[in-house]
Amino acid sequence: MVSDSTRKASPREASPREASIERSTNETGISVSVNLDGTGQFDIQTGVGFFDHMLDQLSRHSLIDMHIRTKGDTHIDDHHTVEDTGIALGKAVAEALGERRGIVRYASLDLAMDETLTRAALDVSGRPFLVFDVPFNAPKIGTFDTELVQEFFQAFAMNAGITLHVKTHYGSNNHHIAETVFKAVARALRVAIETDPRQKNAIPSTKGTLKG
Ligand SMILES: [Mn+2]
Repeated sequence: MVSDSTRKASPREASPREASIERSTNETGISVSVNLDGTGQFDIQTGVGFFDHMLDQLSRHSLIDMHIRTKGDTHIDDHHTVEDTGIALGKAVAEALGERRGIVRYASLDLAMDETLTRAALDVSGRPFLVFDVPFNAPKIGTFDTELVQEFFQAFAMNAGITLHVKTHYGSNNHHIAETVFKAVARALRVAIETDPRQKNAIPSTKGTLKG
């Protein structure tokens, strides 16, 4: 039987894995809040409809609660809005992860959606890296530039301190391709940032640190 005092001393209860980031430049103003131990509740408005739809998927399938507000210079294009939201979301996730104690750390999976299959493999290592092999076959999804999907994950991986590999094996519909990328990353992230009950308070590295 676990006593009350033992439960209260657990690191999870002592420091919830949450963070809020405010980021402001001449191009964008952003506020992001995350709770890594959430239930996938999202409230996301970036001014870019397709991007909101993708970020909703990222939250829902990672179970990371996300509140995001971005006001960007979308009169130019969506580039700064997407990239800077990736930076702010990555920083929030990194801050919420703290020392990365007790996390599973590694995860990968193949995610299917109709005719499309995409793999995401990641290491929540503190070392940022992105390998992105996703062949879109059109420059746009509606008004959204498909190349911005990579821009988002580049910014996110660099600032979250995550090594991220994404590969679309096959697929023809560009909305499906983008959606499998976000959902595959979300599902892998969900596993990798989960607390491993066999190493609750340990940093999962023989180096003893997961800070970049
Ligand atoms: Mn969709």
